[in-house]
Amino acid sequence: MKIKRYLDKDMRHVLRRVREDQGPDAVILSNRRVEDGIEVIAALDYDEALVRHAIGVKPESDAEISSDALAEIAEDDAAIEPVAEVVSADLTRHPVEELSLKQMQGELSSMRGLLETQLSGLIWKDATRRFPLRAQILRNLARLGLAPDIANIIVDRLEPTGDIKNLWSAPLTTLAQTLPVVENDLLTTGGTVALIGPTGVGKTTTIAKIASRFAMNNWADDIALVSADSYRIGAKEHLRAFANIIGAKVYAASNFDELSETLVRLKDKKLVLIDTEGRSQRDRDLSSRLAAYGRNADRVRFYLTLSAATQEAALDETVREFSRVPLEGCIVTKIDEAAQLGCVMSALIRNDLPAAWFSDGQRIPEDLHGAARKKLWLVNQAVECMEASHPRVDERTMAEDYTKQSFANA
Ligand SMILES: Nc1nc2c(ncn2[C@@H]2O[C@H](COP(=O)(O)OP(=O)(O)O)[C@@H](O)[C@H]2O)c(=O)[nH]1
Ligand SMILES: [Mg+2]
Repeated sequence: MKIKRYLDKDMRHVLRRVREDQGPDAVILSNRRVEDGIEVIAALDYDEALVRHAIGVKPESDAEISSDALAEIAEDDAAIEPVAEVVSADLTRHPVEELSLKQMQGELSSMRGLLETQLSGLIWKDATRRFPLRAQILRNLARLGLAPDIANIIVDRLEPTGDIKNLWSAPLTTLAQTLPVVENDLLTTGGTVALIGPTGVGKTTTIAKIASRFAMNNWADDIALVSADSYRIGAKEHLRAFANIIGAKVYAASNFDELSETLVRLKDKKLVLIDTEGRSQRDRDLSSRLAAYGRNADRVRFYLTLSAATQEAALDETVREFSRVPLEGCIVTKIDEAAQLGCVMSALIRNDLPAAWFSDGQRIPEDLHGAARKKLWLVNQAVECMEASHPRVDERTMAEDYTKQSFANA
């Protein structure tokens, strides 16, 4: 018997690695939560006869437990317990050097884990047979890059299966309706706005776009740009270069006191755009203080800038980081660069963070669009991205990631 230890962030990832390394015959001997995630001890050449005996399945061949047998176990969840008990008991009768008593006890839960993983495949297969439309829509949404929780929300909001004639238009319309957006009157009435968010997502570029749009119907002197970016060399120059084009002035502020003084000086400007540096800790602190400072008429409105080309986990992390700042909404940039738009849509829906603007290129000011009227456009862009990149979503991913919540109440 070959025993090996695996460590990964969650059960699904560990099991995937076990399978890749040892193949489908591997047996999990123990699992436990450790500081870095889940630790699994897996063994090859495990005594399968014992398992068969315990669950009353006759050995058909020397292959592993059949899908049917697993289905039987699935129907009788309690059967899992006796299996584990018998295996455990047997191992104590035949002491195996490599296993401690603790590890043996771990089997109870590890066998359940293994069976559950395999069962998810069976459940998905069964679901695709019983609810083929729902399953296909879920596959389509997964191909857009929508996360499992959000894809399931969309499917749940659709009319009951059977009525769905089109596997795309109904879910896409629902997705567009679900996408949170916020109207903004910045271009007509002005205000004081700060863009916050990670470095390189397009804050300075978006400020240049908003400023040059506003300059089309207002005097350049009505606009002030404030650089609160004291960290990056040339950040202010970058902003100044844009400002020169439209004839607006740039003011620099390297800390909260300077910034609040500058804002007082600029209180007669129609539009004040504050550019921040993208160092999250500093910007969060600065923004929180600024938010507390500006509760009155000339309060600062904060927009989080997110790049659509960022992975979903990183987007969620950024939203969490800035959650202390009272956000008016967000600006989604680099829509033209994203391989899948489902990620950013999932992050917006999950965090209930409304989009105010969409940016799909570097051109100033053409590539900036008010989000409120562009929901369907974004969804169409998501479909175009998908068609261009042909993402593959295999059935194992569907089974392991998208199944759990999906068919329980179908
Ligand atoms: N393709 C694309 N590039 C963008 C977009 N918005 C900004 N950029 C580019 O991204 C880079 C970083 O932008 P910048 O405004 O300096 O980001 P900041 O660090 O957040 O201020 C620049 O090269 C921009 O031209 C967009 O919507 N699409
Ligand atoms: Mg910048």
